[in-house]
Amino acid sequence: MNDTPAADRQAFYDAIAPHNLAPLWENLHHLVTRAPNSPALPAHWDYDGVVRPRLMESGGLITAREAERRVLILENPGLRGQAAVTRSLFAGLQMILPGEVAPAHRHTQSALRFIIEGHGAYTAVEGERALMEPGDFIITPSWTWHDHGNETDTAMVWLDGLDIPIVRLFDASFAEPANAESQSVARPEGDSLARFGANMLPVDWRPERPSSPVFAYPYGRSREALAAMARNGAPDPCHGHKLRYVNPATGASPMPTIGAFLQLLPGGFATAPYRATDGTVFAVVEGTGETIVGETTFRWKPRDIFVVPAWHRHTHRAAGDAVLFSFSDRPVQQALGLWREDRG
Ligand code: GTQ
Ligand code: FE2
Repeated sequence: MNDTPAADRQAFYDAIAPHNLAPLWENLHHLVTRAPNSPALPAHWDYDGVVRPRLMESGGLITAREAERRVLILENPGLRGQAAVTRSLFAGLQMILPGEVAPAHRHTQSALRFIIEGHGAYTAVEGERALMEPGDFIITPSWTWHDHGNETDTAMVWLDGLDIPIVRLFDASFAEPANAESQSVARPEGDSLARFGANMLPVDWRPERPSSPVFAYPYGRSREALAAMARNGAPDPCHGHKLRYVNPATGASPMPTIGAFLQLLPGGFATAPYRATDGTVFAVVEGTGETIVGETTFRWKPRDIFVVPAWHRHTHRAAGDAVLFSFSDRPVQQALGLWREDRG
């Protein structure tokens, strides 16, 4: 049978196709690869030079109300048209101008916000407003009501990270608009952080959902923790000084589908080569430096965004002290027993 003409095989494939049958043997090694082989590509978005001017331009084209959310998708060049920055995650930059409202809704997709610029516009989650400042990390867990509003006199921009491709994979998307454009304020600002963010929990509290009861993680606290770590110990060779955001009630990630991290790279420090199966989106908070991903070098500065696809070996080098925020699907992979890393 080894010398069956290729044409005979093709004739067989053509004959079985109408019966919804196909040969595995033509595809096996593309399906079950020896190692991850992501179609996603490394990519870098220059915020001040490219993205910010285009975002501002979009502000003249459409209102937040009409757009529902005025977001420029960070489209991975290897995944065009798929609204994906990695195969499992969506990223976008959202802008809300003075006086605008992005109306209340909820959906099964989980979202994180990482604040890029502006001061004091709000995101409301389940009736609690969080006033946003650069570097703050905010979550809107699956099926929680959320709306955004800007009562300040400057534009507010943040990075959105959502699990849209994961929810699409499972065909599990539900969404609905709220009756009112903005949620009425049910609890004062800072309430969830006071109750759940002081290394204590309300005495009889039981979790209602798998996500963190803290909605807003202010930058000042996280930055202070990194500064103390850097004063008091040596950096990890692959990560510098790196913390992960947690659900304080469980120690798990803030939301089940997205992990988030903040790391300090001391000035002059270069990380050892590292790769992991979670493709990761990075946002530069402080400092300048470069990241080498395979053959590609990204030179970054504050407010830039870049993505390192799954299993791409990379190193970071900071010129002066630098702080990077990042997010990935790591908790999903860990829950499924799939996550792997390779240090060095
Ligand atoms: O702010 O609620 O980037 O629902 C995509 C979907 C943002 C949001 C996005 C959303 C939102
Ligand atoms: Fe939303």
